[in-house]
Amino acid sequence: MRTCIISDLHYKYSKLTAEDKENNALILSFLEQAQGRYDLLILNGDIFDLWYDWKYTIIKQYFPLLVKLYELRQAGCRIVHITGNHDFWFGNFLPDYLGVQLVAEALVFTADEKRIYVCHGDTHTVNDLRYQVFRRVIRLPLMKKIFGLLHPDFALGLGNMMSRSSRTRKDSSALRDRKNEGLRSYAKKLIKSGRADYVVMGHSHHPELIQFDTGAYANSGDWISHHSYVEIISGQIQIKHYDI
Ligand SMILES: [Mn+2]
Repeated sequence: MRTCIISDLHYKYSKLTAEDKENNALILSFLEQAQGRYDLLILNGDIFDLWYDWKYTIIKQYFPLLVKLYELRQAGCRIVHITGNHDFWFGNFLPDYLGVQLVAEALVFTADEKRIYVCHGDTHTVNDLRYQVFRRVIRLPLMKKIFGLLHPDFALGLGNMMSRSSRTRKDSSALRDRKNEGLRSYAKKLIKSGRADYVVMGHSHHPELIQFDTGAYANSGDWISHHSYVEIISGQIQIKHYDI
């Protein structure tokens, strides 16, 4: 079994800088060369910088990315999307039009005798109460409904402003370490208790692979500065970096 796990692409749809354009192009190039390489592609959250499925409308700026996912799917690769903290308001577009399976919390599966646990990771950070409250509120069905009533041009402008401000807010390195520590200790708990051999998360934007006696924790990093991903091929796990 050949599995690829990527996360935190943060594919932009509005006011792209030169760097955003480069990142988007690299993502498309990666997905193109991924054809035929994998049996399973896991999109582990924060793939889209924001997602919303209106009843009749999708975000056209995502079209190149959606085409690449469609082509990969047509080539026979199973694709699963796990909810991130930027992309969680899904409707029927991904499953019905692209054949992408949606998973809300975590995907747990066995391949080549390895028990693999994959989730985005935003619920496993520590000392992040403000975000956990925000997460609860923003996911209320009423919030989704209200957002859907806004005109897409307005709603997406608002979404872009919020996403950019959350990104430019600099976490202190101490806070960042504490967040990473939360993900690591959650992974360690799953591995030590025998519930998983491999735990893969994203969210931290910090690619790493930590080996334990009976398994490993991998973080797939991001596609803003690292262009990193996780491969699990025939039961072997590794982190890779993509360059054209
Ligand atoms: Mn995230």
